[in-house]
Amino acid sequence: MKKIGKLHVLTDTILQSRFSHQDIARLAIAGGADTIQFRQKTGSTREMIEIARQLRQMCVAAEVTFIVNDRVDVAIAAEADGVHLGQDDFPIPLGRELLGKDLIIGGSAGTLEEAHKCLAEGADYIGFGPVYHTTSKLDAGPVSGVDLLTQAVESIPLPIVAIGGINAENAPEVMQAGAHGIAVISAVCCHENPEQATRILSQAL
Ligand code: TZP
Ligand code: MG
Repeated sequence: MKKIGKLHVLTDTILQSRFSHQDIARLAIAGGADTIQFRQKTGSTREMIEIARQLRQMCVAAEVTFIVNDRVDVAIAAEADGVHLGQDDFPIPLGRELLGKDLIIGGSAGTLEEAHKCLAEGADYIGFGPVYHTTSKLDAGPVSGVDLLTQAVESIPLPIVAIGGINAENAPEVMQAGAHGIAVISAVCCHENPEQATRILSQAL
């Protein structure tokens, strides 16, 4: 069954170097994350597969959903639960052909048009944002704000996961707007205590 989580922690080793992908996943799972998204943009594909397989094992043991960012090939090789695809990434319909109907495909959207495109192409959930200002993704596009998030929630019959500048202070606001959940990088990866940061986010939901 497709389990679209409410607290997605995206692993990052570029914004910070204290913690590995494995460290972040372990600490985030301990803190209550129900989805881990392995996000690595560069480097060796073999190493990515190796890391992804380790993260997948940790997620299976904890019954946490495991998603791979961008890379359909790595998701398949690691037997992930799904993949998250941006507007310029591997096309969602082709991803669906390769992954089948039972795997999760998330699509990124920053506008209502992009969100409708993800829906039409067969995404299972939408990562919508950046809802707030973020410095974690240089090409994140303009801030949507909570009003546009609300419109996306009201017009798209898919779980909407808010992303971009989400923290424990603003998480309640995005959930009140009807978001299914939140996805974070810096609020966990760049926190001095990622486990505690995840726990506080999870309580804020
Ligand atoms: N997609 C839209 S905004 C963003 C991504 C990957 C960055 C989210 O990072 P942070 O640190 O939670 O703002
Ligand atoms: Mg991408």
